[in-house]
Amino acid sequence: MRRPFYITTPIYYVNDVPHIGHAYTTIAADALARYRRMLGDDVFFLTGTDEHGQKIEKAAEAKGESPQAMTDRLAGRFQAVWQRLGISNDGFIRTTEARHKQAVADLYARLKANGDIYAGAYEDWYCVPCESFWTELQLKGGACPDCGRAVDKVREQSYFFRLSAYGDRLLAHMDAHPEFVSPKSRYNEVYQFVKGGLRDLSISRTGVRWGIPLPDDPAHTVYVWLDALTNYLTATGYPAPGFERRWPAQVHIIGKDILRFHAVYWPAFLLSAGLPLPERIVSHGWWTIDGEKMSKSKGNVVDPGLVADFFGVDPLRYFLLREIPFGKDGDFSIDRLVQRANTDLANDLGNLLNRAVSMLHRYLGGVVPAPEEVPGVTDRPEAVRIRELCAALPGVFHKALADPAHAADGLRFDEALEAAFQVIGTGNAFVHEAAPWNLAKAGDTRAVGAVLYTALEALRVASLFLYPVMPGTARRIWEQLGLTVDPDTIDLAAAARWGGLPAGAVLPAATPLCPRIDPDTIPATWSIPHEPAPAKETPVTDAVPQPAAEAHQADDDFISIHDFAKVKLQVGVVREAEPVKKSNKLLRLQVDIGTEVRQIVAGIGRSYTAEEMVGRRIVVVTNLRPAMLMGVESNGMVLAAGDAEALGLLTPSADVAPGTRVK
Ligand code: ME8
Repeated sequence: MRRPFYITTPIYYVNDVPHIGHAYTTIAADALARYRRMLGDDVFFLTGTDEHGQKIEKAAEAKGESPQAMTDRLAGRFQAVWQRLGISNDGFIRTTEARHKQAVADLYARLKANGDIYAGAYEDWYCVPCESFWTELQLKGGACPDCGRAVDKVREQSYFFRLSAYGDRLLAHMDAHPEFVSPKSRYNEVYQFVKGGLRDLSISRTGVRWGIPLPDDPAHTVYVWLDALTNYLTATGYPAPGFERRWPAQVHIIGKDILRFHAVYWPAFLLSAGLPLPERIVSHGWWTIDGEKMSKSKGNVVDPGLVADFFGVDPLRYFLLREIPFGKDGDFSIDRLVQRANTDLANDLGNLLNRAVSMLHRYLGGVVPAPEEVPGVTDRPEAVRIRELCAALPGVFHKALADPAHAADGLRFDEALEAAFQVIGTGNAFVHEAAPWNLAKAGDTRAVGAVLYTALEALRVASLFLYPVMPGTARRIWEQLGLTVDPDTIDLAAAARWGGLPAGAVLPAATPLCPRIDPDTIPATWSIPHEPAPAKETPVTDAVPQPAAEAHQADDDFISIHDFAKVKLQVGVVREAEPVKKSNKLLRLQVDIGTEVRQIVAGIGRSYTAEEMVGRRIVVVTNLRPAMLMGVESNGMVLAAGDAEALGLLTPSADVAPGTRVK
């Protein structure tokens, strides 16, 4: 029987659109889910949205929408962004679904049957953004000790859960399971918190209407965290028989902000209900943006979709998991992302594939040679090292991501990726040292074959392990290597063995894998645009209501600022001009764009003579692919409006220096 592997992300609040922090957790979970599928596990990967509670209620009110309309709309935004980022979730749960309401009612009934629910009243401080209660003593400077924001005084009748009764059992569980919470620092934090004594927990609210009514007292709604945490059970089919096939979860992946809810409240609820506890809770660190906390008021909330549109999905996925150890805080800086994309991906990975495939075509007709031991080539230190590194990869990945003996250390995506990139780096060093171009010149085809086989085989083995984090890139590598790989049914250990690249295959011509990013084309902002103001209630007229799909049509006609930024527009000064022979409208211009003088062919000859063009300031597209016009190469495009007979050139109205970007 295949090993079950149930992995979850938090379910995200739908009071706002998805951002880079949400993407981080979800990409990490996706990478682990993909890796576990490669190991042959029966993976169930769940994500979803948290749609009840005061925070959602307030956000909907502020947007002038009903909570249901807002949650429907924003749950769709989350699903769309996950699709965009290549997330392979098997389930998606929304807490407003009927199946979930039933699961919450059932779990509540179990807590109650176990004698852990009692009626009372409290007077406490409540932090709406965190949906958390605090005592006067716990506040820090009168504000929420977790997020530092203002708290509200609430005085309510409430039902309580006897959390205080579970401290000892939680500690005993943690003693027996050092891997229960990771990394270690988080384990210690939870342990100390529990040891400090637990207070009973209010699990119902009377002041919040947007929630699941308490089955035995519908004047109350279920506290949003009891509601939300239950999602992990709902998705297994709970309470219907058979849910045990999925439950308990093997791993909950969460941010450090919601550790207490997952590592204290959730296990206590489960203990009370007589249900098994999740095997592991892995908590990761916090991303800041250019050193600052992400916040809507600062306008620095990064949209993962915009980043993926510009850099590509895989560079973003790679950056997030490689840049900082999972568990540590880190800074999301676009400069660092550019560096990673240009060094690790373009210079190392893309370059190794491109040069190996290109040389295979140049020297060996594109045919993969047989793996041969060639003295002076395959016994070079770099070649030996490549084979050692490749042989070690399965073990390194297993230890970092799957080995129960190392589970208490958390997940170590960065270490795993580093090992895969060592193979690539050593591959490039080997090609450089072995210099197949010299071997080809000397007519030593066997030696050339041995160099290229080693490089291509190193890429094949590394790509198997890069797949969980960079699925699209790995697939493109497989295409280039002429391989068909199904990662969901692969025997990873066997596939990773050296020598798997079939000799005799004819490879397609090299195509670029990871293009370099031109830092000059980088957009200035990555922020999520403000949520559009809700449409005002349509007055009752005889107008036909628009179906939702059509109402969104207009949005799709827009391009983002990032699309616009892809066009590199610069001011140029024409230094020389002459008519193109045999053409009555083309002029060949030499245009100074600051860093160089470009030859550009423009179809403006019927409105402008060559003489009157010299010295003119114009606007040109400088990142257009070169083209041949009447046999003359053109490296850009001159902007003008009108038709050939009546044309007006676009000119800056002041003497801006050549090369200045037009924005
Ligand atoms: O807490 N850096 O939802 P939420 C890293 N609905 N990760 C970040 C991040 C950042 N700056 N910002 C957010 C909730 N995250 C509840 C969860 S689960 C039963 C209910 C990630 O929308 C991180 O995983 O506030 C964090 O735990 C989660 O988003 C919080 O998402």
